[in-house]
Amino acid sequence: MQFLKRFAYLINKSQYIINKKREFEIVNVIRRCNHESNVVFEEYEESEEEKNIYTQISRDYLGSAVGGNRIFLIQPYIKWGVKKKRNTSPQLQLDEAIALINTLPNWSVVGKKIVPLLSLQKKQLVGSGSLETLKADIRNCANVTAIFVSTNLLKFIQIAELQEAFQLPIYDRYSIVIHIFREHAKTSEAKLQVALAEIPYIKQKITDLSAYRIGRIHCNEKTKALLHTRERKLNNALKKLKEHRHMIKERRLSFGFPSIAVVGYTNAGKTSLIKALTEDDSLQPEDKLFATLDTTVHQGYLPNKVKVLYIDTIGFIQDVPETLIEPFRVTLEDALNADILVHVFDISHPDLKAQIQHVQITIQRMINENKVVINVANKYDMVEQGTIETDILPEGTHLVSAAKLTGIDLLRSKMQEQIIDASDLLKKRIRVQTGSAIASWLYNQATVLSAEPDPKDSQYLIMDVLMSTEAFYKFKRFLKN
Ligand SMILES: Nc1nc2c(ncn2[C@@H]2O[C@H](COP(=O)(O)OP(=O)(O)OP(=O)(O)O)[C@@H](O)[C@H]2O)c(=O)[nH]1
Ligand SMILES: [Mg+2]
Repeated sequence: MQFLKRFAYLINKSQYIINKKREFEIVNVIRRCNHESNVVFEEYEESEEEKNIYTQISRDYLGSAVGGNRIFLIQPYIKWGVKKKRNTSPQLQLDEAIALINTLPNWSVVGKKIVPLLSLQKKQLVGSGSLETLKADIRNCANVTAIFVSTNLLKFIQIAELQEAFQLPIYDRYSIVIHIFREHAKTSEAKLQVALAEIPYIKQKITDLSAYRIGRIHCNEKTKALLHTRERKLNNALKKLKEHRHMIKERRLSFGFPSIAVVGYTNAGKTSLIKALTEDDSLQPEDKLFATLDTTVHQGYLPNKVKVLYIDTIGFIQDVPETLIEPFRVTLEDALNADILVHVFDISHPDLKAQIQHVQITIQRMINENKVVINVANKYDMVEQGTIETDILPEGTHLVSAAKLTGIDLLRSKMQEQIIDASDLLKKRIRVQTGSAIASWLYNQATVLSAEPDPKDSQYLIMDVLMSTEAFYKFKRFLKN
């Protein structure tokens, strides 16, 4: 009897050690997925001189966010025609533009105006009469220090003309989002992506500049060459990152953990939802646009004890040019390779319909049509019962509050239902000798759902396990040997 107790103790202990070892390996995978590695960035170097020249160029074309600004906000909207937006309103677009400004430290909106237009092509955007009215509006606001025209991308000629007319620096959505990105980029990876996102903006302005032969900014061949080199170096570094990411993806797959990528409009509550699902206190949701720039991985459990990896991602936003997001595409696509996607939206947001549609259209281009997408309406605690416009919600939407933790258990069950089909996990019942090398292998390489002594022979265990197809082949090879 004493011997059997000792034997059972030893088995438990060795299983504990195996589980700890595995846990350690998982933490390592997660750490590597969360880019706590410098593999990529050793490749990217520039001299002090190059750095200084670039800082000057970027200040000339993108302005500086340091010290803050008192913004007069112009929200243009197309009155009619094909370019008129039909799933939102100018007021909602204006509100989003205000939220963008408020995201930058010490920036505030001191005056605002919605401006109806026939097109966004005019040199001064508006006719001369409206320009004079705008000048008067700006004069009537105390101490305006810059103008934000809330449109994707202004041409250099437009910036130059408006700058001349208002005698103030001009920003468009591209340049404002770049400043937000710069502010929020913490890891070397995010910094690299932001640095790369700036270059098309500056290049576009330089092209416009030479086409119109305008502006005070001096731009010589040396500047152009420097930009070109910088872009090439950054692109190389990003390519290295891509190779590194492939490795991570393969390692993740070989571990056989199902993965769930959480995507959605910025500020919808992606980070909060992952925090609720994993109970990971290190996650910090923030009431800011683009608080998360990095794709990070967090582990959690489904109700059947299966370990899953949740992937947090950069948010989406309307009305920014593709080139701005392009450098983030690598990491986003890596995330979208997950077994299933969760599309989170903020059900309390007045612009919900446009936000859902924007995310759906963007991700549809990046995923195959069979990908399972679970739709989650977050911030349910912020809406009154009976006020939800159910017709704009995608079919089968789950209502949750990540903040109040309502609907979270139900969502976990829904994920569990979907994940075995979507991932390549196989469920197997295996009879093994207690304490054998086979039992250890299974504890080490598979998710053990249960392990009960065989009622017919207590020397054996009946184990229910989940493992990836790849792990199953490995298991067969292991048995042969
Ligand atoms: N009332 C309420 N607030 C929530 C809920 N979920 C998130 N929030 C708040 O919404 C804000 C944004 O949350 P995040 O989780 O950072 O949103 P995100 O989608 O990760 O945002 P980005 O990373 O900036 O794209 C934070 O202030 C959260 O506290 C919820 O269920 N109810
Ligand atoms: Mg986030």
